[in-house]
Amino acid sequence: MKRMLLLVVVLAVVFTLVACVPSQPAAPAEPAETEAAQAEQPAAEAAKTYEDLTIGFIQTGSEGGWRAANTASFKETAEQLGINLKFYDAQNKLENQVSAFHQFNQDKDVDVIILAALETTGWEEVLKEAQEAGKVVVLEDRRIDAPDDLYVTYIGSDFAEEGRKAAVEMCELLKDSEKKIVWELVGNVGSSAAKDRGQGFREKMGECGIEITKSQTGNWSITEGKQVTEAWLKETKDVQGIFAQNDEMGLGAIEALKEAGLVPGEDVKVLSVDATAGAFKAMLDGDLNVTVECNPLLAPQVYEAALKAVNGESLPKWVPSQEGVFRATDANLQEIADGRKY
Ligand code: GYE
Repeated sequence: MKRMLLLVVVLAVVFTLVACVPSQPAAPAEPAETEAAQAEQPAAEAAKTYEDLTIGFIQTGSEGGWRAANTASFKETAEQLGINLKFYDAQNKLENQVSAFHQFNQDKDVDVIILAALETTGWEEVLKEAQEAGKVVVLEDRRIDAPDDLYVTYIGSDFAEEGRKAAVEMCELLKDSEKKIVWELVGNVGSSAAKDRGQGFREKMGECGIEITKSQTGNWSITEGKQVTEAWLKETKDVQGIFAQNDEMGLGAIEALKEAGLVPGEDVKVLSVDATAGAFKAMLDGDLNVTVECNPLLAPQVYEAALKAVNGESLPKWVPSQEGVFRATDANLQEIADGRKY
């Protein structure tokens, strides 16, 4: 009994002691950020939205179906997204593009500058100026030769791959032809589209023995494509294929062949690039054999990239477009043509 009593007393003493000994002092609380201190903190800048953006867009000009679709893509998508778009049509003059770029650099409202470059060179000065002015620069459609730290990204086609595809298709079209003489209608001199398509075609044409005997710019237009082909046909009719770097020049060549008494698509195979509505009609009429697609509907991708860049996200330097090839021999060609947006 005594022992039990003693035990209870001891336990009571222990508990009292424990209760009285202060626990480990907690780490001193961070001084409560005074509201004032919090107020001093620059508010984490809210991410910008499309409605916050003013974009200066420098277009090449309005040289044909592809360009019209490209321009419409940017104007319509800007409207849908609530972007304030300052659209500039350079009427296919490089000097107009450069001066517009300068103006957008000086324009305090402009956050982003989008450029479809007429030529690959001559951009470093305005790009450096844009960098100093804190402008985000995005290239669409055409690449340029400039250090890629001077722009955030380029969204456009692999023109060299389009050229390679064109050569493979022309080889197929001429597989039963002993002679494989090809004439090339080139886009505007100095543009990445013209340079790269020509280079890509030449990379592959040797595989079937194609020989390019005539090559000249038709400046992407039906009229000039026709005039250049007419001049060549006055010299000789010894040609088996025409490689037109865009549909419009191909349609011009078709008119010239017909007026020279030749049957386009048969006597002379005709292949073009873009896959616009005009090309589908010419294929359905049997005048054009093949068109290699080049996608003009780039606005959604470009605006998305611009917004990401404005909000500090880093982007891949090139986002190539996904594209196909269409042939006059495609079974459901009419159906495809009916489903096209441009
Ligand atoms: O092929 C042509 C337009 O840059 C991809 O420019 C574009 C080219 C297109 O004039 O039709």
